[in-house]
Amino acid sequence: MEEKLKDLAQKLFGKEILDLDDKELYLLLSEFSNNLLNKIEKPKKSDRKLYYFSAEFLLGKLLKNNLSNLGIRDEVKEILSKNGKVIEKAEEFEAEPSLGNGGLGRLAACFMDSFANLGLNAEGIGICYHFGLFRQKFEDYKQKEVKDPWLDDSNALIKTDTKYDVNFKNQKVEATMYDLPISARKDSRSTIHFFDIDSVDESIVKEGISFDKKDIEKNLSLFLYPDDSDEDGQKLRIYQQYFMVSCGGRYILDEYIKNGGKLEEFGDKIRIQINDTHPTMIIPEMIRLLTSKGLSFEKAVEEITKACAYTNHTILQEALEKWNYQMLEDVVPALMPIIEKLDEIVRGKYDNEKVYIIENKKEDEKNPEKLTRIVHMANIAIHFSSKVNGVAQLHSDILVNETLKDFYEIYPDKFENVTNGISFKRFFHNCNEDLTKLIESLIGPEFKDDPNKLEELLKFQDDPEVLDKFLRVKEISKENFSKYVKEKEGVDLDINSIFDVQIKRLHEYKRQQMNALYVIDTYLKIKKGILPKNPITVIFGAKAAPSYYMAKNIIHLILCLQELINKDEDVNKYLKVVMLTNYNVSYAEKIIPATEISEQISLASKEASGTGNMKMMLNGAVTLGTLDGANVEIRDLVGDENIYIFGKKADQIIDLYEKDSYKAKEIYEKNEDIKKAVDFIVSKEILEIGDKEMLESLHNDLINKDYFMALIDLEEYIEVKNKLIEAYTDKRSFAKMAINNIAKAGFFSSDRSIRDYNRKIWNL
Ligand code: 73E
Repeated sequence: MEEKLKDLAQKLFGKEILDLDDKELYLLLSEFSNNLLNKIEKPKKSDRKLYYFSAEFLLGKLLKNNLSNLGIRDEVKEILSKNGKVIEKAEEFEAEPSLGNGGLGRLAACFMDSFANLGLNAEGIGICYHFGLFRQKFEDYKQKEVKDPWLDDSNALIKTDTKYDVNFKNQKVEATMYDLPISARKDSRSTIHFFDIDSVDESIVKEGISFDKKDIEKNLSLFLYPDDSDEDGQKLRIYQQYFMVSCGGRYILDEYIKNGGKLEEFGDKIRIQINDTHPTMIIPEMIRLLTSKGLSFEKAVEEITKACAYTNHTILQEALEKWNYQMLEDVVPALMPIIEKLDEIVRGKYDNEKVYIIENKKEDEKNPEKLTRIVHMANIAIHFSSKVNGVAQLHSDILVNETLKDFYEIYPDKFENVTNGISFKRFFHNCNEDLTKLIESLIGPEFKDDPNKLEELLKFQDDPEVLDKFLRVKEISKENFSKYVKEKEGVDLDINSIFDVQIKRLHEYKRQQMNALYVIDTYLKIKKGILPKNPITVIFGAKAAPSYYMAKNIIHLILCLQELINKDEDVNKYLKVVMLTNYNVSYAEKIIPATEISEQISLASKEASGTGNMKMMLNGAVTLGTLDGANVEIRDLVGDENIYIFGKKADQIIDLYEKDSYKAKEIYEKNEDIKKAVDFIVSKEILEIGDKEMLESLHNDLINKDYFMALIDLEEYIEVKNKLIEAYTDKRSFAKMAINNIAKAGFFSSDRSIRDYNRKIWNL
């Protein structure tokens, strides 16, 4: 291998390995691994093929995983070190493709890993955004967004000859397909097909992440999830979505026809997974394409319904896409007659306006004549798919009993649950080598192929020697992470404190604000001389959507607390707060091995599944959480003695919403400690650091609105969290809990999720 690497270095740069800089080293290794990857044959053609459509693929860095999954990283590492080079430097150089917001996009990426690992005949379809989710900076304790390019220094994508014209109402764009190979093992890979417009122009991005939203020919593929708080932003989303399905749809059909597929068997041979509502336009678009090839409308509808399945990821109303009819017509007029006909079919069959596709909405009561037509994308996806699934058991139950009840009554057999999973390669084997080596020394290597074998760890749960080894591995991870945080954030972490971690997108329903109130409560108690049983470091990582003001206010509060608390010599021995800058997949891979408390504290019913909860459990953290999403399944697996649960249950919360009876103010006024914590947000100490308007707005919201009920569980949260911190003082018993968590995490492998999809939905 050494010769091959040397030759490639000569060929690419005319240099010896020794003389390469980090960028060249990165390019060398990624070229080397890509060549190997591309030699791997694609999965054998089977009778049926799946296309996984997703607006997001939150990939994370590729090089390290590719080298590891190909089984050559150790050897490459040694060759480099013989030549005076450090492999991590090259890996660190890679710009991360952050083509997703959070869990939904990361799930799609994990599923690609599993397609490759299981050798399934399945590919991803997406958009080649030039800038992923913004890069986050902090200035004046506030979030600032800047663009996050990743393509410049990457050679991961392979340009193909596949090209399409995509027609919109007022313009046409040319598209090219780029392929990204996804590695899993030496002999198997999968592919994501990313479509880009040829006329894209990165130079139109002005300061921050602002650009002319109307210049579709230049901007269509620039950004993931451009700000859609105004109409131009919403239209751009529609352009993007149609672009993806138009290219993807033709790619499917071309490939199908080329391979001799018969149009009338389309629904039997093709599977299309619609990842959330974003790719729903594939349904009318595919009907359009099939009818243009000669299939009757009725037959096209039948075939596409057989082929498609839809995954719902959230019950939050704001995320269930509804497009203004006029806006859709302004962008994709060719789809409108089809959408109309689909609506007619539905109206002809069912006498329930909640399941109609097109809603005629009264603008205002005074002017009842004036109707706005709204197109419900989820309703299209449900009627014209063969299966609909939720992403954890509780979420799937809520869909059937509440959110999508009217549909369930029509189609009881359509609904399935497929509990989410995570790529064990990325979030365990490749990011926590020390732990996986320890486990291998205890139970052998089989768990790498069969994660359920992790259960064998249970026989060591009372073995003090093993528990101490585990504790030592955790300590090393904490040290490594602390070094990194010192470098990146300039904050000194105390290894002896418990690392309490909440990493996820910032949203009120995830309740980072409740965690911040815990921090305030603890701070105030320390000031009064009531010390926590063990020092604690509360670590946050979160990006707020650029136009989500309340989320930005919460980040602001946390940054102000960080400033106040970490500088306070009376307090910082017992409590520290860190908000990580630009939390992303790479950061996740560093912090997850170091995590001890996994914060999963969403308002029950609101977090469909969560996947960070799975990643942290797998790496030996103990969950502190509500009975929400997949936490419920984690609890069922590990048992009450290995998890810390608190808070109201989903049915209680749903009931409160239905009756509209939650009053934050009553809790605030009744509970002295809560009142003090909430009021501290606008205290002299904090206002000296932060922005009055932002802090007052947050304070006011918590008392008078608190739509996601941060106060409802606060008292119990503080109590249970403090119990967990006390439990931590008995290190071995904490290690025992951690080992129980690792042992039971096998269920959460994304390979299991994909097998479930295959059994329940695709039958590939
Ligand atoms: O609970 C998570 C879930 O684990 C859920 O909030 C997330 O999907 C994860 C994977 O299933 C999710 N993201 C979105 N909706 N649900 C979403 C919606 C609109 C735009 C971007 C993301």
